[in-house]
Amino acid sequence: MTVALAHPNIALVKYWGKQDKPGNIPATPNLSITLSELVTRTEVEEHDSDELWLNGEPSNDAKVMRFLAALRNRYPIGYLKITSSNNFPTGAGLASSASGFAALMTAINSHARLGLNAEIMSEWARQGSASAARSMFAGYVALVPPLWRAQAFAPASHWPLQVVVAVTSHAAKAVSSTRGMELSRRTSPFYGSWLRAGGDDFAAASDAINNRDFAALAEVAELSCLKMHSVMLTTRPTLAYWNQATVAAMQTVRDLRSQGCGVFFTIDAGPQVKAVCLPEDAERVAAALAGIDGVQQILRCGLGEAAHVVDDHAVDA
Ligand code: 2P0
Repeated sequence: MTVALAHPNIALVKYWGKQDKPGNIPATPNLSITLSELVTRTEVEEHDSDELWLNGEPSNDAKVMRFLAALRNRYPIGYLKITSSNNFPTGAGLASSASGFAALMTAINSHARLGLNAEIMSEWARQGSASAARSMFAGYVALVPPLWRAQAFAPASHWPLQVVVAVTSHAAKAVSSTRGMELSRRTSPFYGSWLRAGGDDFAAASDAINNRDFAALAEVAELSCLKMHSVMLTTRPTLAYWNQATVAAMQTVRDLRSQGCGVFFTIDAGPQVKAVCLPEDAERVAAALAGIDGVQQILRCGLGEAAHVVDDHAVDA
């Protein structure tokens, strides 16, 4: 039996749209931070058929099955029992598919002794879910051309920002990201301009991180988030992931920033608000977000480590 852990990540420069070629390749470069505290734990063991358990329930998740089929096309991997659980809401805009595929790839690599390095694992994880490519690495992570394998951009120690997540709903999302971004590509009038600006946003965020320039990072990260949500909202049928508490939390973050607090928001394909903060301001941000009507839970994270194996009995099997 082999156990791997991986953390979700949140994009500061977002991925929303794929290239028109095989391999699940993002249309634009994207950049994320890997989170600590939130974690997927995935166990794999030999079995007489494939069996998947997600958060204690049997599952036949089509993406996982396709991922296993693709890996087996390339490597000799027997049937597996896969048991995966998250210590945070699943499928609700907290990047559970990112940590899920990163943990699964890491566990299988060790269990089946594939000997793949993190870059190659990232390429496989991307085919499961593109954001999963980024969860293979710690700290600040870039998913960029030409290979579209994620790369460590900067370690957490370079700039140990913190994240306060305001959970405003525990419900799973109605439209998956894969389906949503395909609808956006086909129908949003803003999709073309979203793609054209991706490279500039990536460059601006890279500079801001290199220079530890919080104001510059806040500006480009909120812009990337709001442009992505503009594309979502103008998709037909509309992809409206926000609720009232989401909007209230965004306003609170803006108010705090105007009072000198080091904080900006980002929001993914779900109603949770992730407030990225300077460490000295995280307590104040958490208290302010906790006081908003409709905020159900506050999660606090730092920047997390790379996906890794924690318990490998494969050698004894
Ligand atoms: C991101 N998201 O960059 C963006 C922001 C959601 C909003 O990556 O189709 O689950 O499996 O590659 O990775 C979610 O997309 O989509 C995502 P697929 P994935 O974090």
